[in-house]
Amino acid sequence: EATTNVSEEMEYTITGIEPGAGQTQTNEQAIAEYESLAGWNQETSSAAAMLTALGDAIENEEPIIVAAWSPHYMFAQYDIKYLEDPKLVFGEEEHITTIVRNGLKDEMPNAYTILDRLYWELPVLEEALLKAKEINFDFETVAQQWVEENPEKVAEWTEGVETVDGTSIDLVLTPWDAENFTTNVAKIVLEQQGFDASLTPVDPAVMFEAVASGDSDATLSPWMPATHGSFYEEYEGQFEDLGPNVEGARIGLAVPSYMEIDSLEDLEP
Ligand code: PBE
Repeated sequence: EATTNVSEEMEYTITGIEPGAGQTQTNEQAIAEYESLAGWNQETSSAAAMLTALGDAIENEEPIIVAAWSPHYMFAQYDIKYLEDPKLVFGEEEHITTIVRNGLKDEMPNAYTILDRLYWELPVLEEALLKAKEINFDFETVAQQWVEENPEKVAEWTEGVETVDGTSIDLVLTPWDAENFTTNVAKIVLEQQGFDASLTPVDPAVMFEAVASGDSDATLSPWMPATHGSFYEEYEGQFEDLGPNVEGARIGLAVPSYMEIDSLEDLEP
């Protein structure tokens, strides 16, 4: 048993990420739903700032509780564990889905077919995210290398698809690593098929709004069912869901493994 109150040492504060992240809302929900988190705060900033704080805490063996998600290299770099979430505020397994604007199927059937086929196995994606970290998060380069090293995948995705002559296509994406990698791969594959593809980084709320309104053609960034479920429901019917591009994802609150707590219920109000 811990003799000092670790919750107090952490100043009853969860180290969060961007204010607009879906997870920022689920973290608030956890604070509202767990008695053990009554009176806690979430400090938002950015994923990069959260990772710096996590690294600093681990270096000093201090307690910290952070917004965590996988796939992400944080689980390869640091010895951390998700806290059990018996109320399932963070859900269980998440998938990352591809949504396209209504009408895309008829207007751009070639792009539609490719977008429908894009899919990454979790270990493949995790390896790419570690590579991206090694080269300072240059996702264009990592995506380019991945496309060059995986011609059979690209051939599978583009099989039977006719090339086009410079048709513009816009993809919106949220600012996190997995989404940056998959969307950059999508851009390269579409460009190889003759599209003029642009990427627009936005917050999750804007991502759904942009595809629903038709301002953007598609996105590979929605996390479902827990993380972006409320946005999804708000715009449901105004976009087409082509299904997962990644499965086996997860979100939650995590702590360094040296901390002697295992569940959100082990924290103290
Ligand atoms: N995240 C975790 C996104 C999706 C899941 C930070 C990568 C978000 O919270 O919106």
